[in-house]
Amino acid sequence: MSTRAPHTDSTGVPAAPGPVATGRPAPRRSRPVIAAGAVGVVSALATLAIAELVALVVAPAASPLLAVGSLVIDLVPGWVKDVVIALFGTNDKVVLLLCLAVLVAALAVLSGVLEWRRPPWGTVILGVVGAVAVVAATTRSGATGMWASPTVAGVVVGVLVLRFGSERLRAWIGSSPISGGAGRSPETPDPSLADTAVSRRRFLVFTGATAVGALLVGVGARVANAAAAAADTARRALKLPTAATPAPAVPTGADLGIDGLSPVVTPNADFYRIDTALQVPGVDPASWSLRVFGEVEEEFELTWDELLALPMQEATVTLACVSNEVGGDLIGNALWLGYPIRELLARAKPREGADMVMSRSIDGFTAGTPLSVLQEEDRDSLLAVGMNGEPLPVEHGFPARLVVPGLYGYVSATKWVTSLEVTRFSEASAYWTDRGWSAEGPVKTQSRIDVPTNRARVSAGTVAVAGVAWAQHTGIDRVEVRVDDGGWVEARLATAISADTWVQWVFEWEATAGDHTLQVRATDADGETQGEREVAVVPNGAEGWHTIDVSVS
Ligand SMILES: Nc1nc2c(c(=O)[nH]1)N[C@H]1C(S)=C(S)[C@@H](COP(=O)(O)O)O[C@H]1N2
Ligand SMILES: [Mo]
Repeated sequence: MSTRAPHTDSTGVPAAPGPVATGRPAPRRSRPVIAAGAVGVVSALATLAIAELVALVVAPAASPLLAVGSLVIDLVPGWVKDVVIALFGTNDKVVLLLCLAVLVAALAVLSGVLEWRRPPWGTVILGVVGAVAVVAATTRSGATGMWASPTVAGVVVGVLVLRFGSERLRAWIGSSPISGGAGRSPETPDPSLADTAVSRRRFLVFTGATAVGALLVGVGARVANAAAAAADTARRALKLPTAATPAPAVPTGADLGIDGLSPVVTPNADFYRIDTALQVPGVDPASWSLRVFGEVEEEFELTWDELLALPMQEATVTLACVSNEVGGDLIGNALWLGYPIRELLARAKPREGADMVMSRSIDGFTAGTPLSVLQEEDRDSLLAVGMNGEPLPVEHGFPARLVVPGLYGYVSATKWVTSLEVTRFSEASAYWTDRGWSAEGPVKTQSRIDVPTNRARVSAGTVAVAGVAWAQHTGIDRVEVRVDDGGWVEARLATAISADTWVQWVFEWEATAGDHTLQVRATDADGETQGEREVAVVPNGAEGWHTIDVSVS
C-alpha cells in the first residue's frame, strides 16, 4: 500500500464522502485498488464463462468449477466432511460451493491488484489456479486429455482480459507507486481532466462490457451444463423396466457375419444421429412429462414414473432419415423399448376429423404423423425409453422419443418428446414441412451394397458382394444384383427379423479380372421393385439403384 494517501480524486469526479467528514472529497486511495480488484474479478468471470462454454462441447463434467469441487470433495479428510455434514446436513455441497466461490473471488481480487501493481504476478496466479483446475479436470474418472481444454481456453481469455484491463487501469489512474512503473501515480492528478475522463470511461466500458458478456455467457452455459449433467446422472442411475411384451429373439441367420457388412442390429455408438440441436437437450426425467392434448376428449399428462409403470413393449425397428442418399448411411436398426403410442391415443380419445399427431420436442422441433398410422393395431409405434437394452442415449432422445416403423424420422421420430397434439394436416405443419419437405414421409424401398466398397480392388475368384435392403412395414421379398450390363441375378437373403427391419443379403460373385460395375435393387413384399430413375432426397426421399465400381485383379 502507498504510504502517501491520495488527497484528490484523480478522475476529477467528486468522491463519495469518506468516514471522516471534512466537507471536501474525502482522502481516498481505495478506488484504484477496488478498480484493480474489479479487473481481477472480471477476468475470473471471463475465464469461467469461456470454460463453461467449451465444457458444453467437450463434456459437462470437464467444467473446472465442477472438477475442482469434486477434487476437493475427494481430498478433504473424512473428519472435516463429518463436521460439515453435522453442521449443514444435506446443504454440505452448497457450503462447499460457497467456500469455493469465496476463495475464487479472493484469488481474483488478488490477481487483479497484483497485475496492476506488479505485473505479471496477477497472470501467474491465474496460471497456477488454472493448472490446479487442469489437474482436477483431467484426473476425473472417464476424463481424457480433452478435458483440459475448457480450463485452458478459459485461462487464455482470462489472461487477455486481465492484461488489457490492467493496461486500461494504468492509462486511467497510473500504476501503483510501489510498482515504481511508468505512468501517473494516483497522487498526481492528470494535467488534463478531459483525458482522464476519456481513459476512465474506456476502463469502465471495457470492464463493464466484459463483465456483462461473461455473466450472460457463463450463466447460460452453466445452466445448460448442469442440465446435461443432471440428465447424464439420471440416465446412469436408471434401471429400465423389463418388457411385458418382449421382442422375439433375433433369428439365427439374421446376421450373415460378413466382414464389412453392417451388423443387423446397429450398436448405439454407431447409430446415425440427425437433429437440429446445437446442444443436446439435457432433460431430467424427474421434471419430464408428456402432454397429450388437442382434438381429444380427454387430454392428460403422463409423468416419468407413470410411464415406467405402464406395461412396456419391445420392437426391433429400422429408423431411416429422409436425407439418406442412395447408398448412404443415415439408417440404423435397433431394439426399442417403450409404450405403444396407440394406447396413449386410445386413452386421449381423438375427436372425429382429426388426422395428424404433432409431436413436439423440448427444443421446439416438431414432427407431424398421420393419426391413423399411429393407431394401427399391427404397427409397433412406440414412445420409446430404451435402445438396445440401455436407456436412450442422450443424443438419441433421452428420456423419451417416438419410433414409428415405416416412416422417415422427420415425420415421426421426435426425440426429447414432451407433447403429442392431436390435430389436422390442414391446420398444422411441422418443422421440416415448413422448410419444403413433404408433409407425409413413408420410407421408400432401398438397398445398399456394403462390401466391397466403391472403387475397391479385389482379387479374381469368388467375392462376397453383400449389403442390406429395407422396405419398412412391408418387408423385402428379394434382392437382385447386376454386374455390368448382365442380367439381374437373385442374391441370397438372410432371415429377416421382421418386416419393420432391414435385411442382409449376399451374392457370391465369380469375379473376373478388369473393371466392373455392380448394382443392386430390391423388391418389396407387395411385388414393387425399386425403379432405375434417380430421385433427389428433397422433398420425400431418394430413389435409384445403388451402383459401385470395383477393379478386379
Ligand atoms: N427433437 C428432435 N427430434 C428429431 C429430430 C430433430 O431434429 N429434433 N430429427 C428427426 C430426424 S430428421 C431423424 S432422421 C431422426 C434421427 O434419429 P437419431 O438421431 O436417433 O438417429 O430423429 C428425428 N427426431
Ligand atoms: Mo431425418
